[in-house]
Amino acid sequence: MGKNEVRDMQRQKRIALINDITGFGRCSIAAMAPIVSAMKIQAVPIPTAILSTHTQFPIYYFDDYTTRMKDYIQTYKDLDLEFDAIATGFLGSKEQVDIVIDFIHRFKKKNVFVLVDPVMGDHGKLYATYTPEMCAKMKELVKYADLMTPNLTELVTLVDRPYPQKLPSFTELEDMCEELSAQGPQHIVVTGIPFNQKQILNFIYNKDEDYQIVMVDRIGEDRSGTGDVIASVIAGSYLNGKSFYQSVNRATKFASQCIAFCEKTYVPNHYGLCFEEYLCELGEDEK
Ligand code: PXL
Repeated sequence: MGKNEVRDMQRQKRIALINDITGFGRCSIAAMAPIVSAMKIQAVPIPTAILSTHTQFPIYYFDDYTTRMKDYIQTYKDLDLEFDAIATGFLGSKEQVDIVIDFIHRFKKKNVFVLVDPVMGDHGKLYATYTPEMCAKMKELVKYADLMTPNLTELVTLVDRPYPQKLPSFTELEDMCEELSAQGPQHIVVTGIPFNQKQILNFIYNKDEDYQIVMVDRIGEDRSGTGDVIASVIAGSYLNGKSFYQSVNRATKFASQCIAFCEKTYVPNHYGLCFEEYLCELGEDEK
């Protein structure tokens, strides 16, 4: 075997992270890159915006990167770089969605998966940037997803249903996931569904299979950045050959561990998850 073939076979897996870079607050790329790195995967950030802190802080500096994304990505096209996975998160404008779709067209080759975390809202409310136009655009991106990690607010929005007043039945969740899956993704996890005072439900849908459930204990209030931690562990585990169920299970357990540490040490909810404490253990699991 030639040197080039050996190099290609042994090359580490590589994931493109299309998301914002936020300095303080442990969200998006600043959380996802170290997490996938710990899982022995090369992280390649593609910034959509640069912020000093995330938007849950009373003040933040926000630099939209839309106009520079095309030139940034062009060098990857010119260099003929290859990726094994593409993960998308917070997207601030219609143009950004088009840029992401173009990126997928160019870089999604055989055996490359796309994880779309449709960061659109929470607790039945869409974020201020989520105009009806932006929602329609996000629906376009769904067609390119292999894996999706919506919360309940995002799921109902993507399948045009009202936010339910009470916990939907498993059959209702399955129906909505089936509808979403018909548009693209084979694997969906509806994350962070409040089940009762003590537990959080994660509903797993795999196309043409029975649904699965992963329950975790509720620890304190919601913490920003949890979705990004979960999405990155899922992407990393799945890229490392685990099943979708195993990936979701690892991700939710890891997030719970980090949240428990934050609670114990009185870390404010908007400071994100102290994932640094358990990164080495996450890496050990990948051996
Ligand atoms: O973790 C979600 C997220 C990502 N990026 C930015 C955010 C948030 C949540 O508030 O503000 C900039």
